Amino acid sequence: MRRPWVGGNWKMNGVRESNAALLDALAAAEHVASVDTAVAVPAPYWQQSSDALRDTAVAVMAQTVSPHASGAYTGDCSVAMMEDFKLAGALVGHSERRQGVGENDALVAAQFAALQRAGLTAVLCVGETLAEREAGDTLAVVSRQVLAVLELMGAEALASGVLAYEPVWAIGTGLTATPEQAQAVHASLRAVVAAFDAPAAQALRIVYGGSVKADNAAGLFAMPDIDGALVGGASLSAPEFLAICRAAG
Ligand code: G2H
Repeated sequence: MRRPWVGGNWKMNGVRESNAALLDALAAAEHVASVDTAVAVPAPYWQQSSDALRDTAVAVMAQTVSPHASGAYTGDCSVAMMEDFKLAGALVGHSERRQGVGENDALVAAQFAALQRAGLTAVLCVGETLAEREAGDTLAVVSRQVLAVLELMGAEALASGVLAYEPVWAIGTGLTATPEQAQAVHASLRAVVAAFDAPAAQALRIVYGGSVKADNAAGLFAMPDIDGALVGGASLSAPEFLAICRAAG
C-alpha cells in the first residue's frame, strides 16, 4: 500500500498577510494521519511557512532548486538553503519552469539528484502539451522526462521522491484529465519504472496535477495508480485544499 501524498503548489501567489491566514488555517486543521501533506511556497516565504507549520503534519517545500551546491548562480537557491529553513524538499521540472524558464531534462535530473543526495524529497513533475497529446506522443514525452532521472539516479532513488503527472493542457485551465485518462498515463509510467526495478515501481507514489479540486479529487484518487495530487489554484483556499487531503485518506 502506498501512502497518499498531497501537495499544494502556491506558485507565485500570496504576500505575508494572505499567507498568514492560509497557514494559520492549515496549522489549526486536523490532518488525515494516513496522508503525507506538503505546501510548496515561494522562497521569500520559506521562513514564514516553516515557522507557521512547525510541529504540524504539513511539510514545507520549495518550488525549484539549483543543482549546484553554492557559487555564482544569481537568483538560484541551493539545497543547503532549504535545509537551513527546515524544508522537506522541492518540486523539480514543473512545466511552468520547463516551458517558461527553459529547464530541460538534464537540468531537472541534476536538481532531483541534488535533493535526493541530501535526503530531501524531490517531486518530479512530468507532462505533455496539448499538441503532444494530439500527436499521440504523450507516453514518449513523459517516459523521456522520467528516464532522464531514472538513468542518472536509478529506480530506488526515483521512488524515494514523488512523481507528479501534470498534463500541461490541464494546468490552471479548468480542464482536468478524466480519471481514466490520468490512470492510463500513471499505469504506463509505473511500467516504465518497473522495467528497471519492479519493487521500486510498486513503491513509487505517482500523483496527478492539473486543475484538481475538492469536487474532482475523489474520482481521481479512486484510480489504482493515482496516489495523490499536486494542487495549484485550489491549494490557495484552505477549506478546498483540506477537502482534497481528506479525499486522499
Ligand atoms: C498544475 C497544478 C499544480 P493547477 O500546475 O502544480 O496547478 O491545479 O492550478 O492546475
